[in-house]
Amino acid sequence: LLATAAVVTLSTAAQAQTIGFSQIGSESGWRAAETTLTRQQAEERGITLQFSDAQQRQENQIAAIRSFIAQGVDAILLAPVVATGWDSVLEEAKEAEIPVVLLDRQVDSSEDLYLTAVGSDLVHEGEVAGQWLVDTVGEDECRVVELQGTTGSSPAIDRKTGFENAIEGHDNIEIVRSQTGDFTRTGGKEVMESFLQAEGGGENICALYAHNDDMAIGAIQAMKEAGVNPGEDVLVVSIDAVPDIFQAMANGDANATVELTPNMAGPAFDALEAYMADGTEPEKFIQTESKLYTQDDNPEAEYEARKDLGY
Ligand code: GYE
Repeated sequence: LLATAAVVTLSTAAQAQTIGFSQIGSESGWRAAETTLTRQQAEERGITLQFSDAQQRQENQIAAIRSFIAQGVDAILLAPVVATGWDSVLEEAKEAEIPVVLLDRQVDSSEDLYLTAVGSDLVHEGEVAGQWLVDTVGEDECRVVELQGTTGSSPAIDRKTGFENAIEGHDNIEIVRSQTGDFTRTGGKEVMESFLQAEGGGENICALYAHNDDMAIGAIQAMKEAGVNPGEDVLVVSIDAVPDIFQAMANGDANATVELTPNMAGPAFDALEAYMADGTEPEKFIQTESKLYTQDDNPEAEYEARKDLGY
């Protein structure tokens, strides 16, 4: 009897899985890399991936999840565009006994509505960026402009909080303007143009904090077009560590970034495989690292190491 049970378990575990992935869109280089790596990971593991691009809209994500449930997929990966509004659809997945793993962003729903979440400590990332600025400017007065991520998304909320935590008590550092650039290059460029106009040029701005590298890269472009020298006149710190920001750091246009791995799918599939094999419950949060890189960390080499990863 025991032997039979073992055989049954093994054959279930070895069965090819179909997993639905509701991706946010392709707003940033980081996100494109996450998509590429998810497809690669699925292929390596013999998983059939049903991919759905929501084009930044939560309603599209909800529709995709409902369609995954109707198809009877084995599991669902969800990168949630915003933090709120997921309860009903997550309950539907739970009722259908389809485990959901969250990727890179968090939801405000109760923890028992998903199996686990893979991601970074988003508040900590903001703190690392803010601490870099605190250490860099010392006692100098520093007026900061902030480019926020997508409104209502957990990284925009948490990265703002983290940065504010780090500069708290340093009265020489002040966020003077803060607006969303929606995590895109064009958004970053447009909003930076309006910041420069409102501030009467770059002289009154000491630093730019962008919630992702793509917005920083757009803002660097805006500064150059306005005759401002990014990386010197205006310090630039952002988050993600995409190849292009290393190139900008190598050129002296950007100063620091906090790394976010685009390989969220690897740990997600590991957790799902263990769960589907024998019911192993993963931790509720599988945390990835947040490492700071500056111009002193050989940005040319970091660019070379990443440029072929599909960013
Ligand atoms: O930093 C940004 C992307 O959700 C944490 O989303 C992720 C963020 C990432 O668009 O580039």
